[in-house]
Amino acid sequence: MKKYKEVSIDSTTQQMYERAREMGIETVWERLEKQQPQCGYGLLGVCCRNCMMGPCRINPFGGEPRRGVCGADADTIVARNLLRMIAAGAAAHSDHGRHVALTLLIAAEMAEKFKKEGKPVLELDNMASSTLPYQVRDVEKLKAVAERLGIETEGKTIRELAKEVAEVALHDFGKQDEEALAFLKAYLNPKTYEVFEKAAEKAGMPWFENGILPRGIDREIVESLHRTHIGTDHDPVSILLHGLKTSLGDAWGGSLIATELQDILFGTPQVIKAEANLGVLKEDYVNIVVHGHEPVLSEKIVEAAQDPELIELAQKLGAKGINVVGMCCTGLEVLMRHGIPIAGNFLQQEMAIVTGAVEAMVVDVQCIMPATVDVARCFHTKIIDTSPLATFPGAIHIKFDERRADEIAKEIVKTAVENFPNRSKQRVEIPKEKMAGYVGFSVEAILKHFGGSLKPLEEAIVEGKIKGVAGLVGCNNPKIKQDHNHIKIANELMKRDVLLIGTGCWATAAMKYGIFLPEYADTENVGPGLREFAKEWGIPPALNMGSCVDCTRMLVLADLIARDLNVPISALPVVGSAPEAMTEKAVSIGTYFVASGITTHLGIIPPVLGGPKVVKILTQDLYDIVGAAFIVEPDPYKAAKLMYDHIMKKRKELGI
Ligand code: CUV
Ligand code: SF4
Repeated sequence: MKKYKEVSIDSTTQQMYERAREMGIETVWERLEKQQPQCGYGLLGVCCRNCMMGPCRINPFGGEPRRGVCGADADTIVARNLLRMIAAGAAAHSDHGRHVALTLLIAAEMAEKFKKEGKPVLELDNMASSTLPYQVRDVEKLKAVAERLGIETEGKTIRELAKEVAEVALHDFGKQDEEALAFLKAYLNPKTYEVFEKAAEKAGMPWFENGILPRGIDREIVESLHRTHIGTDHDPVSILLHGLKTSLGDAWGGSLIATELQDILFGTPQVIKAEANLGVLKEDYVNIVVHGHEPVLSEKIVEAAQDPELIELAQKLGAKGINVVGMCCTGLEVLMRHGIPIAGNFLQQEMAIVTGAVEAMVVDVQCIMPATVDVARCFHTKIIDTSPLATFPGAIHIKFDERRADEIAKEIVKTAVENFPNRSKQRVEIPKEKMAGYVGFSVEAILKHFGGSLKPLEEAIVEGKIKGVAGLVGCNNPKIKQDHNHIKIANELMKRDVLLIGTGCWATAAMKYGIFLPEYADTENVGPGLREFAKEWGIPPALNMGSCVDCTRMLVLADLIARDLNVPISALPVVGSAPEAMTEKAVSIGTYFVASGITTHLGIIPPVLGGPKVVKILTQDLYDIVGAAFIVEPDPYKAAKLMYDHIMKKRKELGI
C-alpha cells in the first residue's frame, strides 16, 4: 500500500486517503496497485481486438509475431487504436454539445407552444419566462453567435434566434455534404483554415477532399470506426490524418457548440471570486456534490437548492441549509458562472465521500468512477445517476428530462435533504483546507478586462514582458502523484514569464494552490515580466477558462491573436500541455490542439511507443503538415524547458 504522501501533494487528499485506509475502504490507488504489472502490449499500443481472428499482439522487441492474423503490422495497429481513442473522446465532448443544442431547441419550441396556448407573449418571445425550464440568459451572446454564423438577426425575436442557432448547430452534427462545419467556418481565421485545407496534400494524400476540414461531427466519428474495422485503412498516415480531422470536429464543432450554447443558456462567465478543495464541504449543512460534465443538470440543481421549501425542510431535519459544491468539469461550469465552490478534481471524487459528510453525489456523464457507489456504501451517501446514458449499478436512478427539469431537480435535492438524518455525526471528518481564487475568464471577460481588445496582451508579448502563452489542460492520473506535475509545470513556466491559461482538472489543481490569486504574482514562482503584467492589469498569473469543453475558449483566444497578427495559429508563441492526462477526451484535446497549430506536451506516455512510424509522425512529421506536433516528456522540469524552448523558437520566427 502507498504512503499517504505518495498519492498526492494535496493535504486534503492525503488526509482522506489515510482515513480510507484506516476504515479499510479501497480507493483508486489500491486498485491501480492490484493492476500491476500492467500489460506491456497494452502500454505500447500493439494489441488489437478489432476482429475475432484476434486478439493479436506484435512482439515489441522485433521478433515474431511481426503481424496480426490479417497482416496488420505494429504501426497499423497502434495508429488504429489511437484513432479509436480520439473518436471516443470526440464523441464524449460532441454528444455533450449535441445535448446542449437540443436543450436550446427544446426551450425555444416550448416557448412557441406556450405562446400558442395563450401564455404571456413578450416573456416567451424573449425566452425569459419562468414557465420555461431553460431560458436565454445571455442575449448579447446569442446575437453575437448568430451574427458569426451569418444568421440575419434584424427583426427576429430571441426565441426565433435561439431556435435558428440550435438548428445550425444540430445540422453540423449530421450534415452529409463535403463542406466544412458551419461553426468552424464561422470561428476560424482564414490562415489556419488554409492549413487544414492543405494538410492532407502536404502529407502525400491528396484524395482527402478538403484536407482535414471536418464535414460532419458525427460523420468523422463514424468514419473513424469504419476506417479501423478489419481490412479497411492500414496506412498510419491516413489513419492519423483522419484522427486530426475527427479531433477538429470536436474542437471547432462539438466542444465549441457546447461552450457557446451553454453561455447562451446559462450566461457567459465573468470574473468572480470563489473557493476550492474539500474544505468547502460544510459540517452542519446538507452537502450535495454535483459531479460529471453537463451544466444542463448542475445549473438546475444549484437553482433547486435555493428553493425556500427545500431549505426549510433541511432546517426542520437539523441542518443549517443546503450546500451545493462541484466536482470535475460540471463543478467548473457552475464555478465559472456562479462562483459555486469546487470540492476537487478527478482523484478527489472518492475522497469527498470519505469525509462522511456528503448526503448525495449527483452525477451525469464522464469521469465518474463506478467505485463511488462502493465507497458510498460505507457511509450514508447516496449516488444519484441522472443521465439516461450513464447508469451506475447500486446507485439511485433519477433520470433527467429537460422538459421537466425543475421538478426533477427538486426531487433530487429533496432526496439529498431527506438523507441528512442518516448521517452519522461521529463519522464525519472534513479536511479544513480550501483556497480562494478568481475564476470566470471567458474570452469575453478577458476582452472586457483589457478594455475591449487583446492589444495589451499582444504588446506585452511583443515587448517580451510575457514570453508567450501556455494552455494547460486535463485530468489527474493515479500513475502520477495528484497535482504534482500540474503545479510543477505551471510554476516552471510562470518563472520563465509565460502567461498561463487553463481548464479542467488542471484549473482546479491550480486554484487549490492559490495560483488564481493576484498575490501569487508576488511569489518566487512567477518571473519579473509576468509579475509586472499581472500587477498592471490586476489579474492572477494564470487564468481559469473553465471546463474541458471550454478548451475551445483557448482556441478562440488564440484565433483572435492570430487574426490580429495575420498569421496562422501555428506561428504564435503558444504551447499546450496535459501534464496528467487520463481520458480519451484528453487525447482528442491534445490532437486538436496540435491540428490547430499548437504544439502540445503530454506528461503521460500515450499507448503509441510500439509503432515507431506513428511516433515519428506525431512528434516530427506533423510540424510540416500542420505546423505543430506532440512533445512527450514525463519529467515536469524537462517538459517545461521543452515547452519554453518551443515558445522562444516561435518568437524568433516571428522576429520578436
Ligand atoms: Ni472534463 S476529462 S478527469 S473531469 S479534466 Fe478532469 Fe475534466 Fe480530465 Fe475528466
Ligand atoms: Fe488481429 Fe487483424 Fe483482427 Fe486486429 S484486425 S485482431 S490484427 S486479425
